[in-house]
Amino acid sequence: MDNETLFYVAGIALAVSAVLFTVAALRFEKFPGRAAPFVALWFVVLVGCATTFAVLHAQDEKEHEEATLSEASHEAEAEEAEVVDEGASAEGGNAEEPAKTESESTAETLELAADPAAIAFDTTSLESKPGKVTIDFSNPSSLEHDVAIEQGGEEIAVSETITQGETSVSAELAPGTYTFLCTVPGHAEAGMEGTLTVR
Ligand SMILES: [Cu+2]
Repeated sequence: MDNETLFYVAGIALAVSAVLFTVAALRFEKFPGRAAPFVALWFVVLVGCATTFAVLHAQDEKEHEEATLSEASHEAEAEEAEVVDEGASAEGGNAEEPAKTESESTAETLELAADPAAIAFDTTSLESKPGKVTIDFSNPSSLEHDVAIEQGGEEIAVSETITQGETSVSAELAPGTYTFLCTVPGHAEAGMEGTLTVR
């Protein structure tokens, strides 16, 4: 029997006793008389039992309630965790965008110019990060020039051939050593070439 049942048993016994003793007291003038202490003791015991079981039952209820509450809070935590997960995945979604901008930011633009008077570039060495590499080329001279990117003698990309103007050439480059040069016959041999280092 649990405390709740015991509480009801004690309560009912108390109520029944009260009715019985009241009826007895009304019907028999001498009741309770000498039995009074025992009657009083009986009621004290019943009230004591009822109170005790009521308190115990209340404690059980409280524990049950706490269990329910902690269950509810677990559920709330789980929900929160889900929300955090969603937040994280949302952040993950956002994280892809900076990654995109990062790959865009690895697109590097280099400046290269032809010498206005000689068959030469203004540098023989260029450096870039891997990714999309663009060489903005300006040719102030009236001599035709272009700029090509090669590796191991293989042309990767080449610009237009221009005089007194600007053009550009782009290529997706992995880390490595490349050559940039002017493809106009004789110009590279005359010194219009250099090393493009991608790292
Ligand atoms: Cu040239």
